[in-house]
Amino acid sequence: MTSRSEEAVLSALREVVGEAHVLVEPDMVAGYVRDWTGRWTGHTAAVIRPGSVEEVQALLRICHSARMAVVPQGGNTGLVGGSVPHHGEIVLSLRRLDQIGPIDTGKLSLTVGAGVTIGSVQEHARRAGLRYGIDLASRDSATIGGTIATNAGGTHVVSNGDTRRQVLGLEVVLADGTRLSRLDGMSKASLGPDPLQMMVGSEGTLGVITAARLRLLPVEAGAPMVVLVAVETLGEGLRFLGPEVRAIEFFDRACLEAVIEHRGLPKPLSSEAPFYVLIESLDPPRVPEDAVAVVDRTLWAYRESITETINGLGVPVKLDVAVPLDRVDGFAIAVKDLDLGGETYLFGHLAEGNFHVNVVGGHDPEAVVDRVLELVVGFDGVIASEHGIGVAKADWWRRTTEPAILEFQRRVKEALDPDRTMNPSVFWGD
Ligand code: FAD
Ligand code: 2HG
Ligand code: ZN
Repeated sequence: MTSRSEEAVLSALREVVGEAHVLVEPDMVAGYVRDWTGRWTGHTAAVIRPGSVEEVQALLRICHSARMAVVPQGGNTGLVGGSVPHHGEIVLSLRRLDQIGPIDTGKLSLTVGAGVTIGSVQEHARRAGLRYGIDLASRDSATIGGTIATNAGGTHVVSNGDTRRQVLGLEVVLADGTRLSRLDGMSKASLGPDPLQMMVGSEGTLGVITAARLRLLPVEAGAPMVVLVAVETLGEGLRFLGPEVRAIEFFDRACLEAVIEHRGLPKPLSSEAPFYVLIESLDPPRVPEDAVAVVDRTLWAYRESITETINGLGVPVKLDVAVPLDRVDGFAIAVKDLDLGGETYLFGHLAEGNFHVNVVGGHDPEAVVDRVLELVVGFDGVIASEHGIGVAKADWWRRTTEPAILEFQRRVKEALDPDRTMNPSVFWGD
């Protein structure tokens, strides 16, 4: 696009949202074009901040007719490079869609704008004696729109399921400005194939999520117990899993040492072990009496500060993967044996066989990605467990997805976004 026609598009976009919500100055857009880890920095003609679904519709119509690509963005905490403009796309920041509707106690649900943070939804639900099923350390920045677009998991998937399980309905705007909406909040409906469910996990490539109807859960009686146990193997940790467990997380010794050194946290246990398992449970978990364990609600700080601590050590290459539960120990040994060049940190969501493999100071990112994902495929695992595909795994996604499924995905993309103006770098690598 020539700079003249680009200027004409920008002035049409300004007409929709007002001058104040079109950011173009480099220092104003800097935080929107760089991802949370610092691994990807793109560029953009403008960051546009719509304040209503009608504005989103009008903006997309303009971009669509000008064939100008857009990247929807929420809290920009995504870890696969999907939220930043890699090829000069317009950034559509949805954070101003921050309306929170009343809690519907009859349907145990509420409707919120896509820009509302997870932390705000949790707080809102708590005040009504309810809770939201998703929790993650990025809760104060990650948005409802972003977590739906990535089908985020987090720390309580074992008891509450992933984001898909919390979504009762959505409002979405397609590339050409068409609005689809189903926000009635009925938890049981059999109305044919649900086009809105397809938006869950679509990472901004099929449309813009503008609002969501979310399931809320009752609060259980009594405060849960939080226990940290030192273990020799992850298999040992899996034995603590039971119906009373609300969360079961692990991290390796490298993570614990980094957190102690860089966060100034005290040593939580007297002895050292290869792995530590953190359990949140309503009843005392099935931990043997002779285990090295400690019980304290503040233990979550060790697990939740790992990502920030690692970011402070250098720009990490992150692989979010999962392997079958009977292979977690084999995978942990094999990944540590890989020649990745730098320091490897392992942590994750144990009940799902999820590993966050973080490598700092290693070989070039592509080599690290290739080596780890080859291993995951060899372990019959999944290359993307909860952060999505983004640009980080686009090649691997195309290479490892079954051809008939890939072809179906291509047809869906072509039907909904034939001009490929919706987040074109994600999945398809355009
Ligand atoms: P963004 O980063 O802004 O965007 C992510 C993707 O969604 C992009 O492809 C973007 O185009 C798309 N998108 C965003 N908003 C919309 C919208 N309204 N409509 C359509 N597409 C949209 N993830 C987990 O799954 N589990 C964890 O436990 C977890 N912990 C984390 C801890 C930390 C400290 C950090 C930094 C990240 C963590 N994440 C975790 C990753 C991240 O928080 C999630 O991927 C989250 O879902 C991203 O939300 P966001 O609003 O920041 O989205
Ligand atoms: C977590 O579980 C997040 O803490 C982030 O998914 C993982 O930093 C990571 O690699
Ligand atoms: Zn995670």
